Amino acid sequence: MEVLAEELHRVQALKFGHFTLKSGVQSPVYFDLRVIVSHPALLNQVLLDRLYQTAQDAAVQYDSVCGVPYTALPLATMICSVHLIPMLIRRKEAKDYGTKRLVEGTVTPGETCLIIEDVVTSGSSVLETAEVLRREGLQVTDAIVLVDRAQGGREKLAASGITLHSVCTLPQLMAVLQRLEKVDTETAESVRRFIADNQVTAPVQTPRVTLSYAARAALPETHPVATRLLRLMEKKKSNLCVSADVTDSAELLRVAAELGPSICMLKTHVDILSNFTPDVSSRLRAIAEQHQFLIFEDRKFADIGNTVKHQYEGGVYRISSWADVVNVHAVPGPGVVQGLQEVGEALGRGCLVIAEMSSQGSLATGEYTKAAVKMAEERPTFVFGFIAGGKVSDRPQLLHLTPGVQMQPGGDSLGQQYQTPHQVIVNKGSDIIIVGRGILASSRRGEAAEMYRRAGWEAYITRSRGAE
Ligand code: 5BU
Repeated sequence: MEVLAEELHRVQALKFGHFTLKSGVQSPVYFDLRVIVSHPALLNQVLLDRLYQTAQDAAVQYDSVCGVPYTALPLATMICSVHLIPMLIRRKEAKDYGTKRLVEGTVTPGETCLIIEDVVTSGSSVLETAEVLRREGLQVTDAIVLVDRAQGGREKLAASGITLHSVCTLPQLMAVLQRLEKVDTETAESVRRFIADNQVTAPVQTPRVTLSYAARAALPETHPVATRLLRLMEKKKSNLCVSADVTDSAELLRVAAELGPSICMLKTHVDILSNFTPDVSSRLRAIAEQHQFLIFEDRKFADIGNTVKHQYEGGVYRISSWADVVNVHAVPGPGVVQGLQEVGEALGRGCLVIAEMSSQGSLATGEYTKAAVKMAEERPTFVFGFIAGGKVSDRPQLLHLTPGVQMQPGGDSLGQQYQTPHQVIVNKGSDIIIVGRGILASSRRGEAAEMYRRAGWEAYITRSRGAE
């Protein structure tokens, strides 16, 4: 400890005087660890060994290391290089070209990443980095810091599930420097008073953790249909489902072919087609393969299990043979899902439970919605999400699809109610916007679809960056 205190003082990484901190607070002590890169011997012999040893002593288990940008980056780099540990780099801002990644390096969801920081005051910088890593599916349980200013950051981080291990604290450094007569009693006393008077009491902003679509695709319990959908959403940068509510089969196929490149999913109401033939469904499937989108038949099954099974598999439409996804009302109870599951699971299909509806005066609210969520969560091998106005379940494996979306809030004359893409994705935490007339009523459907795709995707990016 003596060597460390003396060295930090000698290279002026620790200064005494009158300083204005980032928060605007006046402090009698200031750490500037940016200077350490100019002192390789100190970096090597003192800091790196101590940081690494602190993690070893605490028996912290981790698969990779990430330094909080920027001062801790060289510390993380050297530790990883000396001890052959995979490193991750958190970008402060995503590039506006290329991959737009916020974390560089090989990210394996489920693995644990150890955070390295130089100085902790409130813990907010560590927390920001932790949230970015967590959104990628990584676990963050511990952070190693060179100096803990002992102003409450440790407690704040603990509240967010992160244990802070420090090489030393500011009071410890002060005690050593005073003993070595590097600081006088008056300075030591003013620092002691400053620490006591400047404990972090205001709650640190804890951003809502939302995993990326890609990270959710990789979670072990994500349904295969959801995984496929999430992957193609990332690939096409689209969380747009078009509701192809047209009554002519040829027009349906034209809509699918024209809008295919912009969408992740095409929603149909096959029973409004006036001229359906089995050939239509096979041609629709071919277009879906070509443009990489899923087909969702918005059939809203709502009968006993035995009946819905026949409705799904047979009749004129043979829905199970071509629709990747169907949906159910929760009103009959779990039998409705069970009946469909008997047909659809073996075919690799997935199902959505209608937890809420967009129409005015809908009865799907409150206790009904809760029961619908429970019904979905209990059948993860077939149900992969919800139709709802916003997020109704915290399980990252489950997707939320929201109908009733247009660029302007409002409604139609028959009770439909519209929210904007931003409201749905950012404010309500949903995953996919479902747009019908907002696109179909346009004379330039392709351009309108692109406009909704961009709006939906930008909302998703905004939500992902919400923590910063
Ligand atoms: P619109 O043209 O964007 O209003 O079409 C919305 C579509 O979503 C339409 O096919 C409806 O049948 C469907 N929908 C809905 O609007 N609201 C709901 O709660 C459910 C489905 Br469930």
